[in-house]
Amino acid sequence: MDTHSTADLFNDDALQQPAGREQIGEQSYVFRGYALPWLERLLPELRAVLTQSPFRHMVTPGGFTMSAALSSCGELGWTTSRQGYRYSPIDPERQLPWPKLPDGLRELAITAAAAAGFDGFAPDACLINRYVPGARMSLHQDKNERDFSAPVVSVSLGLPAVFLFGGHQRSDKPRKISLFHGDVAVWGGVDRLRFHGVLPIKEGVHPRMGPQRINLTFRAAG
Ligand SMILES: O=C(O)CCC(=O)C(=O)O
Repeated sequence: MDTHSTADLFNDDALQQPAGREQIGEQSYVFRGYALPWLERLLPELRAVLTQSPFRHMVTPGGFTMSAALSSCGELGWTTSRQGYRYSPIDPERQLPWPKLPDGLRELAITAAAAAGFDGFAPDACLINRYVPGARMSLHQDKNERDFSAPVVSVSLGLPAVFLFGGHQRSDKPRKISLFHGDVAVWGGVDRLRFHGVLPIKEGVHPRMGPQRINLTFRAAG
């Protein structure tokens, strides 16, 4: 991850979307620039997590290597392999527990969930996806968690993305929502199982994060 000074941070981010809340579903919102004030705390925490558990490309049960590289922190990490998708307390690459969920990341997720109407969110899993230009995430539902009453909180950093927010059937036409550095999306309640995904990331270099997009998704999985 590229590091810039604090002054750069505020200059870069002055180019951002205006702050505000956009409703994207009955119980789903995008909070523009919500994570920006947290970045000085969040980025060092993220860097420490990734030093312990670096990004890796996992394979789907169908044998495809995911274009997004991933890591995790928290009590549980989402994994995929030829054997299936599952949450595991152990990082399969290191055969050690995933790094702890840092306090700043946890607080950001809890605060954003509450702002979307989901008080009492207790995330135990933070999946960290890294997309380089061309990487994508195909439409899917988040269904490996035990309790669907908790929302998904998703923090976007770096290059912009087009987020696909679909319906409850894979065939439902998804809405396209641009997500920028610092935006936080929250979906839950009646929207919790909506299909979602990310179109291939366009070429570019983000002034703070370099030629990549990093997405953090917080879930109550266990
Ligand atoms: O990268 C994103 O914005 C979405 C990530 C995602 O769909 C997921 O982790 O389930």
